[in-house]
Amino acid sequence: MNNKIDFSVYLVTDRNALKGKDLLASLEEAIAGGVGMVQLREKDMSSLEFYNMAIKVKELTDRHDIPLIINDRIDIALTVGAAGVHLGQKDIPMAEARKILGDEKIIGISARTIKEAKLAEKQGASYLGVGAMFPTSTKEDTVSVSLDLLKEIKRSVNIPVVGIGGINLENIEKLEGTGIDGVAVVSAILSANDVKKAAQELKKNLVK
Ligand code: TZP
Ligand code: MG
Repeated sequence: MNNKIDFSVYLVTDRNALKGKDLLASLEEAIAGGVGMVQLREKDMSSLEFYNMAIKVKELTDRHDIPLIINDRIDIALTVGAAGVHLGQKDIPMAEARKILGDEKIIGISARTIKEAKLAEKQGASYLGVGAMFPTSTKEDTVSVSLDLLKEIKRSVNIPVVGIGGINLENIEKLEGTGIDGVAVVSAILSANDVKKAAQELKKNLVK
């Protein structure tokens, strides 16, 4: 595994965004286009389906030597040997997750305030996901985060920060000046007709 994690274009999965395409084939293409990290996030799978998919995605991310992050499920992350987990504010507390996973695993946390960001860092988070930066139909009930707040959150912590939510090729340049380490994206890549090209273009247009 790479020692240095590349957060620049971080692909979060959602089969519903695929428009009939195959998830594994799309992940192959996305990685060929420059995605440096994958989070398996499938909210409507049974535990068994999610586990089986995690095994397959892990084989793929290992082949490309990039980290696999599992959304929510510490048990499945440990079982498949994933690089880490991504947790929300309503999931198992960060400090408990760190106790279970140990110091080596990546633990990402969603944060929308400076308070949440600082606490997550203090409790051992590896990176923060901040959003929703722009309107998105991928996740319901998102609360929007302003560009100024994203910038302030990035300044308030020393761990990597990625923006998430509605980020696409049309709006990615608005993130300029926020200092973020990357963008976490679902539909801008997975719903694209040319997944590889979509990843390449996002990477090319990524600004700090
Ligand atoms: N968390 C905040 S917004 C979001 C998640 C998982 C969905 C991002 O999906 P998209 O398609 O990139 O807007
Ligand atoms: Mg969660």
